[in-house]
Amino acid sequence: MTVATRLAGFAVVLALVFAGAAFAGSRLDVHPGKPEPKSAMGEMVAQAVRGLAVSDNGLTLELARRTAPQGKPFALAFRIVDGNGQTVRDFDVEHTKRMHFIVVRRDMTGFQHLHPTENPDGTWSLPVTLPEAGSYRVFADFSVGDKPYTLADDITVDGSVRARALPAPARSVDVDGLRVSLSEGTTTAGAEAALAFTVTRQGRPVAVQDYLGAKGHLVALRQGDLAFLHVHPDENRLKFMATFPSVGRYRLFLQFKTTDGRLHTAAFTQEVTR
Ligand SMILES: [Cu+2]
Repeated sequence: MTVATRLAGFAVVLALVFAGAAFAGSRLDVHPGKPEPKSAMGEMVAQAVRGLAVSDNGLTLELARRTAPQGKPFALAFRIVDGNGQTVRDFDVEHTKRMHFIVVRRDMTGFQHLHPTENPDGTWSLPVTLPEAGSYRVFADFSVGDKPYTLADDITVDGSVRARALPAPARSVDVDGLRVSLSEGTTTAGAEAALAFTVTRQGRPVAVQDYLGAKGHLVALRQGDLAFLHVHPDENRLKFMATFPSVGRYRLFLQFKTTDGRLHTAAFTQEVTR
C-alpha cells in the first residue's frame, strides 16, 4: 500500500467517524411514531455476566452525556436503540419495573439503584447526584422480548478522586441500625450458589416488606471489570441464586425494605474460590 492510498484510506475512516458522530449527536432527538416490532430473539441464552458492553445483541445504550458535576443534581438521560438507530420502546416488566438503572463508582462505592421516567419520545431520564469525583459505571438493566440486557457506560465527575479499597469479606454488615448477616453463601466459581440473608436489630429478627416484587433485590458486581451478575430472587425470603463465573472478589449490594417503608442497602464483599 502506498502512502497516498493509506492517507486516502485514513481520510475515509475520518469522514466515517465524523459522519457517525454527527449522526449520534442527532439521535437523541424526538422520534415520533410507531412502536418497535417485537424482538425475534426468542431463545434464552444463559449468560453468567453482563454489563461489560455498551452494546449487546443488537441493542445499544446511548447516554445523553458522559460527564457530571460533583455534588449537584443533574439530569441523566439515555435511550436504548436497535441496530437501525430506532428507539426501543417495548420493554418487559421485570421486578415490577420496565427499566432499572444502577450507578456505582469504579471502586464500588456510591451505589445507587434508580428507576428512571420514560418520556413520550422513548428516552429515559432521572435526576442523579454524584457526591464524589471519579469514574462511575452506569448500568441500564432491562428485558426486551423476554431477553435480559444489561448495557453499561461510564460517567465521569471531574475533581480529585479519593478511591477506596474494597472492604474485606465479612459475614455481617451494620446499616441504619440493623445487622444484616449472610447466613448461607458458600461460593465457588462456576457453580450456582445460594445467598441467604437475615436482618436483625439488637439480636431480634426484623420483618421486611416486599421490594420490587420480592423480599429483596441483589446486585452483584465483580471487582476489576464490574461485570454484572444475573441474580434470581426468592419471592418469600431474602435468598438469591447466583452463579459467580470466576474466582475473585465480588461486591454484593442487597436492598430491602423494612415495614416502616425505609429502603436499606447493605454491601458485602464476597470471596469466590475455586
Ligand atoms: Cu430497579
